[in-house]
Amino acid sequence: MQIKKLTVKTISEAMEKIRREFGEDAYILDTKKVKKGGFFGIGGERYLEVTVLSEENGNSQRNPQKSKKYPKEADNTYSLNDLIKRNTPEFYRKKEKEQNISKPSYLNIDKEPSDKHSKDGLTEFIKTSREISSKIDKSAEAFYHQYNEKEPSESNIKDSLKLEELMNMVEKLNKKIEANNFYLQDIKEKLYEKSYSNAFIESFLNQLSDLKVEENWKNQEIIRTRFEKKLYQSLEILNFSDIKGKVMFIGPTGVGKTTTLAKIAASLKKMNKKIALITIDTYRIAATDQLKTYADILGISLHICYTPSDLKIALESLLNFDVILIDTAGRSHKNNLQMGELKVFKDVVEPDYNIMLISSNTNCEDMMHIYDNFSFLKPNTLIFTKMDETSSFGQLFSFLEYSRLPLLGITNGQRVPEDLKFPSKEWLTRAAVEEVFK
Ligand SMILES: Nc1nc2c(ncn2[C@@H]2O[C@H](COP(=O)(O)OP(=O)(O)OP(=O)(O)O)[C@@H](O)[C@H]2O)c(=O)[nH]1
Ligand SMILES: [Mg+2]
Repeated sequence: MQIKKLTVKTISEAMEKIRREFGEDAYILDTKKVKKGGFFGIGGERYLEVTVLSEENGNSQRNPQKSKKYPKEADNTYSLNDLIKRNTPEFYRKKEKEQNISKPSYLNIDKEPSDKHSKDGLTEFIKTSREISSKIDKSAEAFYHQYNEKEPSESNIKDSLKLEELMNMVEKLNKKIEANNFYLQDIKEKLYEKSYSNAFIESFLNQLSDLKVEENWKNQEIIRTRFEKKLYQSLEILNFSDIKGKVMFIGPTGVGKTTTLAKIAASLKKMNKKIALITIDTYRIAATDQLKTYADILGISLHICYTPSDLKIALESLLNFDVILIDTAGRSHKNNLQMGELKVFKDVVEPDYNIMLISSNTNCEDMMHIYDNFSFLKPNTLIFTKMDETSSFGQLFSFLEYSRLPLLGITNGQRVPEDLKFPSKEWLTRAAVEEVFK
């Protein structure tokens, strides 16, 4: 009998080899995965180490005469009978001297050999070799853990705590980003709802890009404050009591030029200013009649000018007046001829205040379009009319930011002169902020 270890790539290769070398009666005692080559466990090839027990010596089936009496150390092959015989102290003492054979450590040399050693010896041997194999496996496992899965040292523990802390922070930050984004989205929708222009909303959101994510934007009201600041900065208010000289009223048809002029005239009259009225709106009889009625009620002179030279003469005759209010015909900004005519009159007037009137209930894109078409007349003052017909400030502030025109006042009804207001910068800003951040 002999035990031999084979190193093969696959179990089928092992079977083939065993069959070839030991015949059909050989036993596989153990199989083990091993790695050969590589560097510090990296790389190398995987093999199977198969422990085989055979009744015959290797190759004995093919050449039965060629049996071995003693094992050759070089090929690590032992006959079981040899091993059993060797299982005595005398044998080892003698043979160690003669052949320098070292005894296998798994044999108990102090134990007396048994008579029925053949079968019992084999069972004992198999048992012992399996125990040793299992011990080696356990040590290998312990070794592996020691070098590959480091025991948690103090610094390891600290590192993992830091990592956990970091992950918690990232999670918290993500939640805040999510909450802030949700809040920003909410504000964006409100701004659209309150008729702010795309350009205004975009520029406002860009101005928030420096905000720290860690801050709770909603609770700390940072965004509200920034919004208030933006509105405040886009608004310039003209002081009504400063109004003097030639004041011209321009704007689209039906926007409230004549009515607003009458309101202003009444307010200036109250301030004891010396006022005169001029109209160049001679297309419609009703238009001159409308202003004549206001002039009569207020006790103010009205000059009707049909041509630019009429206008020039009238202006020269009114040099000693504090304020001269000039009404114009409503012009479609799409009618180039009418707009050109208006330009000629405007050049004659050379107004100190060229007031552009815009109806508050116009959407901001249209306001900007109207402004672009009137810009060649160089308006320098703004009045928002019909504030009573709108429920939002968005289009007003968007237009203010776009045109950069200073605001003289607003009108909020048809009554003359009551429905003319001169809100402060603070009042208008607060009202606009409150409608968004209710
Ligand atoms: N609700 C409201 N109506 C106003 C306001 N201002 C003027 N109106 C009305 O708007 C209509 C047109 O006003 P006008 O003053 O004639 O407008 P206009 O710009 O002079 O018109 P044209 O000369 O035809 O271009 C009138 O019915 C006014 O009473 C306002 O602040 N609120
Ligand atoms: Mg008019």
